[in-house]
Amino acid sequence: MINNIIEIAQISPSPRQLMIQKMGFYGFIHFGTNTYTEMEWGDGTADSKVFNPVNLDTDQWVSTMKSSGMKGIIITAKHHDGFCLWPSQYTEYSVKNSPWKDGLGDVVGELAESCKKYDMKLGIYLSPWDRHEACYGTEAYNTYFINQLTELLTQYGEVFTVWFDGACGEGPNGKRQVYDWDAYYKVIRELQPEACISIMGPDVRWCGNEAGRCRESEWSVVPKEMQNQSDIAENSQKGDIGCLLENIGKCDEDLGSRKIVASFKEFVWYPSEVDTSIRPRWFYHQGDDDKVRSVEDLVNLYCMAVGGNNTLLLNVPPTKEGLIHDIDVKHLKGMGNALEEMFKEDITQGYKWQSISSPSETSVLNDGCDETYWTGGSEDYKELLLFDMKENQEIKMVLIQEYIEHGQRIESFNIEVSENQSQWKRVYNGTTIGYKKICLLSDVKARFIRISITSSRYYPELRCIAIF
Ligand code: FUL
Repeated sequence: MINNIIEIAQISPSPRQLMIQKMGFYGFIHFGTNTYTEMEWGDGTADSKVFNPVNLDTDQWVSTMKSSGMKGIIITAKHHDGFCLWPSQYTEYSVKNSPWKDGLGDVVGELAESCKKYDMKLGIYLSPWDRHEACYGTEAYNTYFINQLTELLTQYGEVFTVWFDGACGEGPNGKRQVYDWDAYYKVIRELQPEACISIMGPDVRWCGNEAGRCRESEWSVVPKEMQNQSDIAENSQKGDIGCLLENIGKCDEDLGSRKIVASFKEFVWYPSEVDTSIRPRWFYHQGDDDKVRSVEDLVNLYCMAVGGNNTLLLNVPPTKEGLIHDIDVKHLKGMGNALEEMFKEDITQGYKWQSISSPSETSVLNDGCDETYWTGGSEDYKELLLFDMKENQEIKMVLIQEYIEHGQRIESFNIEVSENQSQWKRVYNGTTIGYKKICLLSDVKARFIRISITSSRYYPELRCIAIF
């Protein structure tokens, strides 16, 4: 068991997983015929002529989404209805048979250009489930799908992720496709070796709900079984529920504790992504205009998700016109401003942490460098780190990052404060840290702050600690 836990504590991310975890926050665009037919799950019969975003402006999408703090955007190049937002040569069901730009437009192409212009990464959502394509349900569909993947991964520059949805509502009497996942993955690895394959793929794990709910303890190292596609599909949307999927599947609260470690054999690095929408649904519906998540809600979501060792994928659906609605624009900008304000001034800058339990160089903890890290030296892996703020100050938040390049290790920690070091008050109890932990504090004013790592699977390694 001990050896096992030490081994598990050293499982580490691949470069592509590290890349996406460092991005932290990126956006989703759900756009297509559903935008015009007021549906969430189009059945593939909508006329391609309904698609007509007369004022489409991908610069507006990208600049707005960037203003919220996002680092990239994933677009539904094809949702379940099968309609393609790029002029694929393999189907007639696409923008090329829409009135938009007389059939000469390419939404994916325009978005790719805007992403380049604003230095944002591009991601591709291509729904495996296709309710329009006649060959769906036969082997020919695998070739069709690979052809489309190839178009998307060769024509639009670098892609940071390919997002495969687990949803499928086809009943036992409907058509079922045997997806050739290995062949899909092979094409992606060949054409875009740095891209992640998310959700129905080995690189990024779905957190298990679409409502923005996060686990208290999020492990990036989980049983290999979690990558099983049929289980992922089993928990995904199975019918057009007309809203975001609420529940984390049963028994899924704990994916990585010692109890789990004891019950499974093989473990992998498979970090969690929280996907949710700024509105109650994935596609734009005018009736939702008064239900856009508030700035406060968005900031809270960010702190829980990104600050809870997940990446955050926030959907922003464009209107029929092809623009992000004014209300969403306002809230996204508000979110970006609020986050900037929150993370503006790290109180520890210019001073040094003290390592109490094991002598070690601590200047790396707040040197602003992403590559350096601190390692605890205590044989029991327990550590105590102290910081003197020189005078009483209000503390709103503590940000802690593990150096995940070497694994995820910390199982519990706490934060205490004091005015004079004779009496300490516990202000935070935490479990996992992982890539990023944001500890929100309220009503805390003190001169001294100390962080105790009370349980770790191996020598704890921290990239940084910041106090705001
Ligand atoms: C789900 C889909 O069924 C929804 O329509 C949406 O695309 C969401 C991101 O994934 O499984």
